[in-house]
Amino acid sequence: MNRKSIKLGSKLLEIVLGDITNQPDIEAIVNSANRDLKPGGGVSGAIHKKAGPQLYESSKKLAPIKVSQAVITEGFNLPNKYVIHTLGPVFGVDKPESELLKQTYINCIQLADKYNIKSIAFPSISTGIFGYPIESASHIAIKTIETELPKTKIDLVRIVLYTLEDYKVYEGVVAQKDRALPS
Ligand code: AR6
Repeated sequence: MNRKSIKLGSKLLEIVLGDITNQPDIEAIVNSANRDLKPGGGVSGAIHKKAGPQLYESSKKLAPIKVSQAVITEGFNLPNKYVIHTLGPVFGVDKPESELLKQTYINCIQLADKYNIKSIAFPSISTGIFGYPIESASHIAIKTIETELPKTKIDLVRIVLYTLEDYKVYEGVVAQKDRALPS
């Protein structure tokens, strides 16, 4: 099965192969959005399609957002209570990219915690249309989640990868960390 988890104290970080819009056991999913919070391609296209037009009616009131900012709406027709919309950095344009990508994950996690959300699913932010190389983006995503999760009341963070290739990159990062843990 294409699923891997690591325990961070009493909390869990999972890496799964799948679709971000099909995570019914998760309270909040993250939308890798555009600044205007309009339905786009990739993750944001899929999320808006499944959530229905009410999602844009609701998100447009919160736009525009800045790079790394996170805002929250209901999930409407999605199986999730909330959608957290964020704007990752465009690789080669928004600098310093690594700091901005890290801050994007931090802001989503902090916003989820503020809403008492116990489970959150992320896509691989910025690694599609925004062009961030997945090797470096995966390290930043996992390291940031590992650092931030213990500071919150969130129990579960899931990273949902859409292709087997992307899943294997993230799995490799998690496997390295697993080996580094004392048994
Ligand atoms: N579930 C999980 N992951 C997905 C899905 C899905 N349904 N669809 C694509 N991915 P992207 P970005 C993967 O382009 O790079 C949008 O149009 C995809 O393979 O969605 O942050 C927005 O409106 C890739 O690895 O987001 C913005 O304008 C990752 O999710 C812009 O694109 C992110 O791909 C944001 O670009």
